[in-house]
Amino acid sequence: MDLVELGWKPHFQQQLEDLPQHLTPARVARLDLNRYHLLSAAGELLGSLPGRTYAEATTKAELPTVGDWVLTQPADKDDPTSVTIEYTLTRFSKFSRKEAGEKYEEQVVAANIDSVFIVSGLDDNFNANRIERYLVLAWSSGSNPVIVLNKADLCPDREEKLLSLGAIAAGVPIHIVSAQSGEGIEALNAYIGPGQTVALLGSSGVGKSTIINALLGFERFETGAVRQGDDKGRHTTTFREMCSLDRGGLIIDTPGMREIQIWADEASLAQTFSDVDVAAQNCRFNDCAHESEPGCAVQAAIAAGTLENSRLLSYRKFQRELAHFVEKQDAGARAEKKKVRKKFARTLRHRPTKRDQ
Ligand SMILES: Nc1nc2c(ncn2[C@@H]2O[C@H](COP(=O)(O)OP(=O)(O)OP(=O)(O)O)[C@@H](O)[C@H]2O)c(=O)[nH]1
Ligand SMILES: [Mg+2]
Ligand SMILES: [Zn+2]
Repeated sequence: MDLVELGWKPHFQQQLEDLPQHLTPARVARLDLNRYHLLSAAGELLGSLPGRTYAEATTKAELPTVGDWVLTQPADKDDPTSVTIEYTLTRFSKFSRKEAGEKYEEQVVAANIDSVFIVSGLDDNFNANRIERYLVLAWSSGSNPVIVLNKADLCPDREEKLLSLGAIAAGVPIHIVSAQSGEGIEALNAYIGPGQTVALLGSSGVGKSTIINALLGFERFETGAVRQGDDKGRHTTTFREMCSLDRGGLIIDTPGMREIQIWADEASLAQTFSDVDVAAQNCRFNDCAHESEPGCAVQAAIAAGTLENSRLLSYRKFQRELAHFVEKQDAGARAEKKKVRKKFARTLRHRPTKRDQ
């Protein structure tokens, strides 16, 4: 495979100018303990990170993750597939969330992705608010969000479900598919051209791995039945993995997320709620809270029926969450700086827990 087929872009080529020329670019397909499974022009490689990289990193998010481009050099003269990772190239996009649990740390779920498929089931697990949350993260990722509503074969009321998405999904392409029957799957190929990278995200059991298998044409990833009663999945996929398609393009499968806590900023929030934001530009006061201020264009739009009140309520909810998050993040960043070296020493010795996935 050549580098362009693996997603190499001018963005990465430019970075090479200032770096040692003898190094070989490769892309992270999977992390396995502290070993990195890499795809390169010469085929699959197995990379390791030198201890100094862990020691020098100030946050875990700086370490290479699935989708990252790294520069490597041979680690073992008898084994050409064994390499050391010398540099991680700057990403052009990254899908992050707050790490699961109490800590306010960024987890980069996938790097250098062109599109994010936000996958949701059209069965009883369908939840418009959850899709809205994923969209906040997707907009801050720097990649293009695409909503994929799967299990169309189980859904007698797809129009109703589409309507319930309402303004949430404005401007975002929506695809109704059935990975089981194959309906609508072909259209997804439009996002997976040669060198294009797509990451699939969504709750457990929505059919992410099944969709990828349908796109690949064979059972590359394990899939698992959902629970009776609530259609929740059983966390069948346990690690993130990128694979390439024969006809070009790369797909990243991810484990279903239990929590989707935001790791975002004001700008991506404003983008997610561009309907509210656009209306707000016509408010009389710059600092209008869109409550009972005179000349509030947001309230006027709600009264006129051109803006849903629920959108304003969601926006406020996310803004509060973001404010709380920024406060915690600042405190967390201070604490993390101190702990980071100790923690990476531990990371090297321990298996990642399920929570880390
Ligand atoms: N009826 C129907 N079932 C589907 C469809 N797509 C997937 N499934 C089933 O849904 C279940 C879960 O699918 P997976 O692909 O394992 O779901 P996942 O999103 O990868 O789940 P995790 O790996 O746990 O995050 C499996 O039993 C699939 O066969 C579909 O379009 N229609
Ligand atoms: Mg899966
Ligand atoms: Zn206002």
